[in-house]
Amino acid sequence: KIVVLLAFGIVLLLPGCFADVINRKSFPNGFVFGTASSAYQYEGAVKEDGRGPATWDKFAHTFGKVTDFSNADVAVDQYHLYEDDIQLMKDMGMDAYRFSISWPRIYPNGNGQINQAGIDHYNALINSLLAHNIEPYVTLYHWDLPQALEDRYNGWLDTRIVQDFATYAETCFEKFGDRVKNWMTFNEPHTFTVQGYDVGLQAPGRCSILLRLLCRAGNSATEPYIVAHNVLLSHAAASDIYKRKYKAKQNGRIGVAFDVIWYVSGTNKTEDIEATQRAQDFQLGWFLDPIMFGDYPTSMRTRVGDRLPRFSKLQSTLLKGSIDFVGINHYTTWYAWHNSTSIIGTFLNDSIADSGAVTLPFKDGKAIGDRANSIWLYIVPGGFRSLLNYVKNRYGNPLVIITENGMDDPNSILISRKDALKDEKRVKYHNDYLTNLLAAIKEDGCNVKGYFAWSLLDNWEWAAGFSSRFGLYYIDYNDKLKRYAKDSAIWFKNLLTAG
Ligand code: PSG
Repeated sequence: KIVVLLAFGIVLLLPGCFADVINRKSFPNGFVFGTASSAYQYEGAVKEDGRGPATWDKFAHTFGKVTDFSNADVAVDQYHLYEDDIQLMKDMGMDAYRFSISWPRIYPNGNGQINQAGIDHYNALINSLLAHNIEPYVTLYHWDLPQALEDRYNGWLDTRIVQDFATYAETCFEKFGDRVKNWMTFNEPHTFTVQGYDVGLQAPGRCSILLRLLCRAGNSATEPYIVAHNVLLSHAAASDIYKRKYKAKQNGRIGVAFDVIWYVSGTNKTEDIEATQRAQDFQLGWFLDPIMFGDYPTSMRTRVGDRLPRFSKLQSTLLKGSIDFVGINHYTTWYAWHNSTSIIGTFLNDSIADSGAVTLPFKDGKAIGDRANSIWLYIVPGGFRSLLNYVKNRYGNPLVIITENGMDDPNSILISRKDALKDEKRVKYHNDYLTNLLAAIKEDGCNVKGYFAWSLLDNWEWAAGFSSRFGLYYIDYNDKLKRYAKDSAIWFKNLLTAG
């Protein structure tokens, strides 16, 4: 009797145990797995081979801007160690690598003379990736603006940047497009617009919020909209050049990597549900609506009024259909409510106040999910599936590539190497987010074709410096930047090579 019961129990348990096991074969054929990175967070070598300074160099070297007082002069030295790092990707069985090109390596002055040593470096990187059968996915702008353009005309605040970005982009298509088939013009336009020009926590550190206590210059009520507009026009110009002169010949595609927090309404009240939509309009819609529909979301037009620039007919036409795929950087889900007070408006008077929404990862003092390390990163795997369905429904089921997804190790600053390598929390994170992605593809029909984990290695996390570890590989900052596989790297290897 006991034996029968036991056998019965095992039969019942088995599907439960294995229902959640996913591997490469669970995904559609041709689905691409990779890791993601960016030039400024990885390369180091900021003064080598003729690279010009970037706005982030100046920002990182300004006292008080980076929480651990570090800078990215050396970062994780991928400029020199890229061959080793490609071997790590290979070890995991990755298909692709997302990295960015540093504009000031190609044009140290922002425009004008091309720096051949910069071209040589990316040629070497691309060729080595391809020699190892790893597909390059290349971002043109991951926040390292040539300081020369900031000095000359205030960078993204001036329309002259559209021409300079287009020239830089065309140089990259021309020099690398015979081998690079996947381009992203921008990484997270929303993040660098708001962080750089509204709250001032990232380069170039402009803002006017909180009685102008935080920033020396800026206007949080106008500059974010001007910058976003110039970024969109720059994207449109680059994409237009690509489509007219390179795309067919080089057989490639072009997109943008958007940062998207999923927002859920804090209550069932209509005003909160509407505010939740506005929070999304002021995040993804701000950039993706012009690209898909030719103009900003209606809620932005209504609420921002004359401060929101207008697109001419021609610009609108250029923007519409200017991407072949939607890149999504997704990490977390937050609550949203209608902002029924005037306090936020008074102290901020910025794009966040304009949205009329308050967003938080808490409700009634309770977190929306388990926290990673970053104060904004709460783990809510189900939000990922909802977000993918939102994109499908609002934008007509476009081709989507998940260009970033990941978490940083709790207690990233003090954690020992031994403990950091046992990152079961990250393993669960990727397992649960990938399971939701799979459901979105298979059950909901979302058109997602690739997934990039942020990040291959621990790296320099902007204003958080080295105090945040997002890597599948641990970096020993005290011992020659040696790389060590965390359990999540081994988990990915099993996922990708199983069967
Ligand atoms: C992305 C998402 C949020 C904040 C920051 C980022 N969010 O949901 O509040 S930045 C993004 C970026 C990359 C970073 C990585 C981790 O593209 O360079 O290292 O995510 O912060």
